Amino acid sequence: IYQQSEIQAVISQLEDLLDRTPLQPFRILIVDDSKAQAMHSARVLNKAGMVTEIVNDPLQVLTALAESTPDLVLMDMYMPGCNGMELAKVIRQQREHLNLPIIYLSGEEDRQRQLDAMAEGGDDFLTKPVEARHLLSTVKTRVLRARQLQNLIARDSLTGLLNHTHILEALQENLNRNDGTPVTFVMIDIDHFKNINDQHGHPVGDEVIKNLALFLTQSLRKSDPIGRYGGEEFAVVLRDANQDQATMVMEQLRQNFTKLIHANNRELQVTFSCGLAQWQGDSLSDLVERADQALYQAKRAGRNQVCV
Ligand code: GH3
Ligand code: MG
Ligand code: MG
Ligand code: MG
Repeated sequence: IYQQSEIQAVISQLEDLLDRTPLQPFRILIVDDSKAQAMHSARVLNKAGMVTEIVNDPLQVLTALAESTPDLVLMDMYMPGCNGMELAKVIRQQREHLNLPIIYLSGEEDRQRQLDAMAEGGDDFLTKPVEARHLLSTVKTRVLRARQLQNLIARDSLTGLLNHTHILEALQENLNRNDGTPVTFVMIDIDHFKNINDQHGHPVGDEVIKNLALFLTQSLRKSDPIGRYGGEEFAVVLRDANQDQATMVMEQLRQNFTKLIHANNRELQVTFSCGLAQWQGDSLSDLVERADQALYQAKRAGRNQVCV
């Protein structure tokens, strides 16, 4: 099939595409009972282009975290009602915040108390007054690393697409918006993939999977989440596309992909089947079930087709 150099080109093209995702501004949650202190930190971070939200009441932190999903928490140590250490501990107990950087910013100079605070789930300890560049570089490093890690967690290593868990998460996010825009869930399964592996070898099978991933990434809009749902199965969330529009899009992709693979390698005939369903206000699992049923129909009707 492809030469090693071509394979490398495909991979780096995919990496380029992922890299091209514009860097979202850093969102920082500042927790401090002192309004003046919080405003001071916010000004420094805002000047560097970061978006800040201030919470003065520590009891509001969990609500703020759930609502604005910040990249990092800048936390005061001593606050009335609840101190920063207790708060960090509670935040860390939530699975979705395991990778959320927490930086203490406090007047506390006692080394042991600082270390104790870190042990409760903090990632860094800055003492007031902190130099602006010290604050900025600490925040920047932590957020970038957390984002890199999040990317690793969410993506499939062979293709760079969202993994099974995270394509469903992307679907759920789209359903949650519930703003009247049609959302269609698409499932794709390569036809007789076992034969491709058997006839051409497993590495060629892998390349076909990577090529389909790249093809989908290049063909669909950036706003359409694409995932590797399983071995040779893919899933796409088409936003702003109803059932008919989605069918037309996928029908075109189906034809183009087979042509593209065949043009690159005359010996290789690869087709896929596709099932899709538009969201009708039902649950995520019902929607996925309907798309899965449609895929099953496409297979039963002879494969290499799109079914609703
Ligand atoms: P159908 O048209 O009914 O979908 O037939 P199929 O052969 O594609 O379906 P089946 O689901 O039975 O087989 C899928 C095969 O895909 C089985 C497995 O060995 C292979 N496979 C799964 N993941 C990978 C992978 O990462 N790389 C390669 N090369 N093969 C894989
Ligand atoms: Mg305080
Ligand atoms: Mg399959
Ligand atoms: Mg298959």
